[in-house]
Amino acid sequence: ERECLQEGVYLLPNFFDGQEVLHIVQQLLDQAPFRHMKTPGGRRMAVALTNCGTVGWISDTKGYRYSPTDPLTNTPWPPMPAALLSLARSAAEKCGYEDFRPDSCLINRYDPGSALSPHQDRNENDFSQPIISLSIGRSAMFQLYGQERGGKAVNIRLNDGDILVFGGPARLNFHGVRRLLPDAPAHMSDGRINLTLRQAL
Ligand code: MD3
Ligand code: FE
Repeated sequence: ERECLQEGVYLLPNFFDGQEVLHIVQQLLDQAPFRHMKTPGGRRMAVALTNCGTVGWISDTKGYRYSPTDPLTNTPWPPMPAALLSLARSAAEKCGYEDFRPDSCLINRYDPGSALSPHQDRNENDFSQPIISLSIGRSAMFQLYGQERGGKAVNIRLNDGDILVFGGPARLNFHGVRRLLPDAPAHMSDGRINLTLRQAL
């Protein structure tokens, strides 16, 4: 039901219906499709992304930041769907975060072979707010390190329908995602989508 992995880090296994949230995501993609952004170093990111909410996380050769508009269209990101907001709020509440108000949802798509190398999330204004992560489709190993780069990781398998809640002292920990595992849920057998809901502003 709720597994505490570290102080402030919780796994809620099979908390939501992956197919339902996949449908919600698909409705956003006409307005804001997945795309591969550039890293500040000029390389194409392996993970494709889009956003919804008041602001969205973007990357280009000028750096990482939150933007109120989609750089593809120069128009606002699609609004956060009410069903996503209430799912994230109920997950946060289950883990003791009583008034989570995410204004941003980063949607990452992992194709076979793509991974996310270890990094910290530090583009948000208030690190006391948790981050809620929803996994859809194929499984992947999530790796959680400490406050410093390197060292040994805790490996967490993230399956379709799982929610991870990150807060407290782990909020600035390094973390990454390994290549997809060879499972294949019927509604999404070819990749993995991760939604990360944050209070960025
Ligand atoms: C642990 N995404 O987009 S979300 C990211 O599966 C990112 O797409 C991963 O890391 C994914 O930045 C994992 C879970 C997550 C988000 C923020 C964290 C884990 C975190 C901040 C601190 C520690
Ligand atoms: Fe991250």
